Amino acid sequence: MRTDTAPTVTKLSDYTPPNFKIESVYLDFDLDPKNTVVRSTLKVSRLAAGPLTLDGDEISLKSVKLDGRLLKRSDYKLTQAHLIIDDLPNHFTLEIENSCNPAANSTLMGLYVSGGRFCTQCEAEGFRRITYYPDRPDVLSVFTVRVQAPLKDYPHLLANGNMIDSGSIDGGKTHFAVWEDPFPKPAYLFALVAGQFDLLEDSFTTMSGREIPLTIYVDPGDAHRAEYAMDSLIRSMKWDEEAFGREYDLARFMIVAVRDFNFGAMENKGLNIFNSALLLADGESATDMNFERIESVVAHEYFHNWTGNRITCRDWFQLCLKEGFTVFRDQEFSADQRGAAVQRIKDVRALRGRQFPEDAGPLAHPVRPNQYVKIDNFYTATIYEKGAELIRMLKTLLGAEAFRKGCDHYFETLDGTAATVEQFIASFEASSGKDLSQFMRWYEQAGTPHIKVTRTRSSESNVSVDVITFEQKTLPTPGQKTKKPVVLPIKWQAIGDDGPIGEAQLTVLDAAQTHVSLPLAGKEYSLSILQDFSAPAILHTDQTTEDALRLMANDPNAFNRWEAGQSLARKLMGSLTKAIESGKMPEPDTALRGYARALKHTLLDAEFDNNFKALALTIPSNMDVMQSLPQSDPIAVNLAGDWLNRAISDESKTDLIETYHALKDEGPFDPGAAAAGRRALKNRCLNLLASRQDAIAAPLAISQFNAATNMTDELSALLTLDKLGGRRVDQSMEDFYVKWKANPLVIDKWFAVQAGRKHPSGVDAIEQLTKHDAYDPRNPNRVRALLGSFAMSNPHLFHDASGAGYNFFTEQVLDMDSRNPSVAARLLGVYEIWRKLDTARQDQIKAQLRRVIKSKPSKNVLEIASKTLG
Ligand code: B3K
Ligand code: ZN
Repeated sequence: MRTDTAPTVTKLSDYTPPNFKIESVYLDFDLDPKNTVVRSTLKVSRLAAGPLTLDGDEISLKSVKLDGRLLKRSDYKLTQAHLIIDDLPNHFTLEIENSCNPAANSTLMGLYVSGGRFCTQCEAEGFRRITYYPDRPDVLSVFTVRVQAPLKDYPHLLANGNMIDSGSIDGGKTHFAVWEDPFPKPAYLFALVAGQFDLLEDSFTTMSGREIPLTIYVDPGDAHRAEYAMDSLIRSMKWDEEAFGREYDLARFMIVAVRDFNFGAMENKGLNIFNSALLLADGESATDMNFERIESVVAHEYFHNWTGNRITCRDWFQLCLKEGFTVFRDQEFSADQRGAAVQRIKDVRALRGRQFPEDAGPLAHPVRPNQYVKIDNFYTATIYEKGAELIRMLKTLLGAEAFRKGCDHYFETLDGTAATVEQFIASFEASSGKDLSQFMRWYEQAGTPHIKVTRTRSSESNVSVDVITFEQKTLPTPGQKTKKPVVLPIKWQAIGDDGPIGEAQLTVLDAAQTHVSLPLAGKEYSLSILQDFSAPAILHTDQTTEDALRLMANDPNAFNRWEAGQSLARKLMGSLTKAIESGKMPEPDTALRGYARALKHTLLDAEFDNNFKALALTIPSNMDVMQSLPQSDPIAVNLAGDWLNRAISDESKTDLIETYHALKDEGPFDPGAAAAGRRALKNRCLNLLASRQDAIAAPLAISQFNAATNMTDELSALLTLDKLGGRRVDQSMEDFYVKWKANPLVIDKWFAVQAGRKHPSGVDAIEQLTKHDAYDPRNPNRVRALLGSFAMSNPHLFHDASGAGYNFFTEQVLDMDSRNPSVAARLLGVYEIWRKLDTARQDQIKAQLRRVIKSKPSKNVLEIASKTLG
């Protein structure tokens, strides 16, 4: 796992097609936690001259047979990473026997054991940890898999596809199952699961009338917690038929929940494997945010069946082809389920919180990168979220009809292949007749474009008109000094005091600048630009406070009504931060009062739904604000947020209390969007009231905490109590722990709450948590709950001026790296923000990164550390 040689860089320009086609694969597994034996039979045909190169990683080769003849050691070359065989005929059968040790596999890639059950994770390069194979996405084959294991410990034996045989041997002590997947797939979509499970079963009848049994496999006792996931799955299957004409193909569909998983979930053909945190939920123990995530991730993995599995990627550089498109599909699904405006606001908040910082920092890379050391490091917000934005722009530019036709063309012409971004874009050129060559720049160029909009008065044939100038510029990113103009669809509208003046317009800015004339000179209006966030860009306008307030009140585009408040809040937080940094107490000014008053109107306006109100009353994230400033003290940014929340609360105190009480009554738990909106607004009111640090919020929070019948309310009350401080809070934390200690998903939440607290003993308190009985450094969920939340949600201790927070964090990441490099590398990514911090903190983080590099870390961590340092 350690790097002893210089890491090799894989380049897009070096792509060569495979020399061999694998006609079929037969895999035979004899499962044993410490010594699993894998026998693989490959039927192979030659495509081009050259050797057969099979990948392998940390597995022991036992034997290789070519057309039934045992090969001698001198007949092949075996290195740490490859098995290479030369002088092969055009058609042959290769039989390989090897073993692996799933119980000792702490990387959670390949075949491993979680909670006594076998499971696999093969994307991107995990299959090579199971057997020797051309582990690349452009080698597609049909797999038949035989799994054998002791019946008592492993009553369920699962693999991709349809079960074609099963039985017992050894007088019933051992049993086996044979699975066949008729759809050619790359090795990264292979899956195998064995163990004891409870089942939740249902079915779905497809548009052509086929009844598909659906099964979710969970830990014993958890079946009822999978009901929402099952419901989400059925809605996703229906939606994909209606929105994209895509029908499910195999005879059954299965999902398995596992507790130890490196990320959210995996789309293995017919056998999705999920992190239990993204599958299991009930009202008592899961928050509304958990339900929302489950719905979207279940949909996402299901949608991959067409965008990823039926059509896969030629190489890992094309990752956005399946991820960006599938994220776009799941966002559209969620918008249909929960409301388009609210969904768009949430998606843009996430984009600004994670992708914009990535695109502006040392790890910036194009949506289709052109080189990598470890592909695991490229499952990024840029590939996923910016990748989805590109598809959204394509739809805006082409219109819904041509977009859908292009998708149909893509599905029809490329089914069963490993495709490229060029082939994908060509489908839309074919459907629309448009030249999309400039659009391809979005895939090649890193960095978020800046759009500047200015208004000037001019005269055209003696009529006075306003000329709107749109300009674009993308700043240099690492390795890309000069940038070309990209295609920016800008949806905009003029808004007066009585509402919009004219229809919304679409201006396509594909050069450095363009002008549009507007015959509105003399009229009072404000510009609502980038409605629905029609392009992933940073907008600069001469918008005044008055403009922002006019849009907050009158913009018919709900997204931009929210956005007007956000941009004002961002500016306010920026100047508050500067005041705090220079030791001055900020003074409320007209902009601040206007903003607070406008939010009060939003709160009281019966036209808006509760979800929208809750989002409007939420100020921009610290990360978002830091992106808008050249450099800042992150603790000052956080204090500025506290200050702004207090100002909002001061303005609307009585209305917040009244709204809180009006929304309090809970009937039986309902995870739907409307009920979740009530809870979101109620808890937002409570939290805002707590910003005042007076006697109002505490009794409300205490009684909510004691009476809560759902996790959203319970956790919000606990966080509010923490914000208020005081003697009671430690007891509440303890009560919460005792109440939930048998539920690992809730204990993850408890760790996340502890990690975000302003403990009086400082970073030591966080270090103590790593010694807590319930802390398990081998479990990624727990590690992320503690370390991820510490770095992202505890500005006071993580960014402590002494550097103790960074020091502790680095130690933990290095410790994690010895077990699980991909999770460690992802955690280390939080340092990408360093250039936006003050100089003292910049130096501290740089020293930490140098320390990481010196420690000879894994390739994953080395790549992130060296790129972050720059
Ligand atoms: N395709 C997987 C992600 C695999 C991550 C590998 N490091 C889940 C998803 O995006 O749907
Ligand atoms: Zn995905």
